[in-house]
Amino acid sequence: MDVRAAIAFEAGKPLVVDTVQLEGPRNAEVLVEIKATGLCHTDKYTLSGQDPEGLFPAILGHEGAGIVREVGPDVRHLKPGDHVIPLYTPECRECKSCLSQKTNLCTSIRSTQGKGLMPDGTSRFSYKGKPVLHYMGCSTFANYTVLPEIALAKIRDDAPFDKVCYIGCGVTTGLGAVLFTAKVEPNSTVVVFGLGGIGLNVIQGAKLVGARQIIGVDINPAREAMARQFGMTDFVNPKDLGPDGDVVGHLVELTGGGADYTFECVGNTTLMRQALECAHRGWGVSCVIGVAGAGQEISTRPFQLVTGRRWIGSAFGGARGRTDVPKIVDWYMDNRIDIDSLITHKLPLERINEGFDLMTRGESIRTVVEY
Ligand code: NAD
Ligand code: AHE
Ligand code: ZN
Repeated sequence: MDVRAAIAFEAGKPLVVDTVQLEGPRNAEVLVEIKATGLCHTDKYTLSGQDPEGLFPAILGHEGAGIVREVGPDVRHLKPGDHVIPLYTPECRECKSCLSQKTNLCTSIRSTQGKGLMPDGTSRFSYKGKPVLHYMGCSTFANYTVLPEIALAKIRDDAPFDKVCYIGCGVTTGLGAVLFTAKVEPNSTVVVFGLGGIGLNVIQGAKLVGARQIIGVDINPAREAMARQFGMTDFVNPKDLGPDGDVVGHLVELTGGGADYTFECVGNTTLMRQALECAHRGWGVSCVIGVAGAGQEISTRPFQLVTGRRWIGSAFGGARGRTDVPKIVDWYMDNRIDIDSLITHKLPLERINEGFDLMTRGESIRTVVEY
């Protein structure tokens, strides 16, 4: 069938909106009509060419919501008409990782997904007769896409697509890192580096669990107002500390000795080190969420770990998608979390490149494309 899509032909070049061909679902696969998709920084990262797994031509996008239109043979849990959120971290409930109950990182289809292919090793998308690759198993920058059944969370029918699409990545990543990965306790002190689409959801999660101090760190002063609305108690702009400013020392002082929990939500390895080092001696936990490009490495003095700080990481907020995503949709529908304020821009697919420009200029939190 013909579908409208934004195609990433080459790293560093704008997306091209055109008609591509999509084959129907094969065994255990589902055809989904995507109704809305958010633009996440990770899409920009892959398009930039820094992602070692970035392959082209591909259809990017991994923060969507839509409706099941057709199911292939052996689909057991979904039917046409079901409302769904695509999962770049699937949940097969059968692989070693799922059965371990120690991680959300289902491994059942990770190798083909990383190659831009469906589990049978082929692509469903093509353009002028040549294959176009899938992205993070989702490809939500197309108004129809095909996914494995295990990579879809079924959600309630009354949830608005243009809001809950954000649960497909940013909301779940930020809230989940606090609730599922770090397990922040009430009365904790928290430092959040980067107050964008992820960091603001970390703040929202920290407030939800009853953190007593939530410090936000960002070089964009325009982020302060929104972050305060979400529960930030103190704002630090490293630029205000001057070129030789001691960000770590400042944060240690502000928290009275170091934070109980810190989160890096930028993808900058210098900040990852700062986030670890401003965690409290003896028990502070620092969680890496930001994604850094090929060749980048983190470092610190081992002494930082010897003296009891713990360095951890979180993908998709540690959420088990088919189990946890429907619950997070319920939290939104019950007004326990705010998504609407974070969706600062909406665009039609034809103008998707403007969404990346808004992100680059730091003007948007989330841009949503509605089909
Ligand atoms: P974003 O562009 O919306 O936000 C990034 C924020 O970082 C901006 O507010 C920016 O001003 C700030 N920033 C940039 N440089 C800074 C610096 N030197 N000091 C302080 N602040 C600085 O991006 P996002 O969508 O929130 O994504 C953030 C990161 O999280 C990206 O690396 C993205 O790839 C990653 N991510 C990871 C996961 C995961 O599962 N681990 C999921 C989604 C996104
Ligand atoms: N290909 C990238 C991977 C980047 C990465 O870590 N991605 C996160 C999700 S970011 C969503 O916006 C993730 O889920 N990681 C676990 C996984 O299995 O990929 C790179 O840098 O290599
Ligand atoms: Zn994302």
